[in-house]
Amino acid sequence: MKTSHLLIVFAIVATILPAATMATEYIVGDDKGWNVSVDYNAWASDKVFNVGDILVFKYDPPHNVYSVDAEGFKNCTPSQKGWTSGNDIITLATPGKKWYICGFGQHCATYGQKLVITVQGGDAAPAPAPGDPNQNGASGIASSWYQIIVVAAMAVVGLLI
Ligand SMILES: [Cu+2]
Repeated sequence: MKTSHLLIVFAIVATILPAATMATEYIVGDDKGWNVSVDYNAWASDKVFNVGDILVFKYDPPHNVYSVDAEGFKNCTPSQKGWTSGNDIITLATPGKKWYICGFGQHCATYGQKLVITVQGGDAAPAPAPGDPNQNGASGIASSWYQIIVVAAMAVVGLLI
């Protein structure tokens, strides 16, 4: 009885631990937050972003955050995908380049309120080729399978004992 209880605890820990140890939370701009006239290239330059990490954009109105493509980043053109909460939590779900801009006024174009980062692939998953249509969520699926297998293996072992 006690052994199987231990196994259940182990199964839970094994399920949660990989996700917990992988994720790093970054406050964009640190204490300056998401603002005008902050050098976000410098802010990002000493950081390594991995799949599963989290960006937190902290700001007051009228700032906002848009996830854009390379063209939108270059031209400071907002996309359809934006956030306005002032405490926007964005999980980096896929590897590759990610571009973010402030869509208010000339904050992006004139004051450089824009951030580009490169997200490294998850622990074992190789980075998919650019433009691979299947790259969305691939590592999330792999991670779910790992969790299912661990729990299933523990359940079987628990039944045998
Ligand atoms: Cu702004």
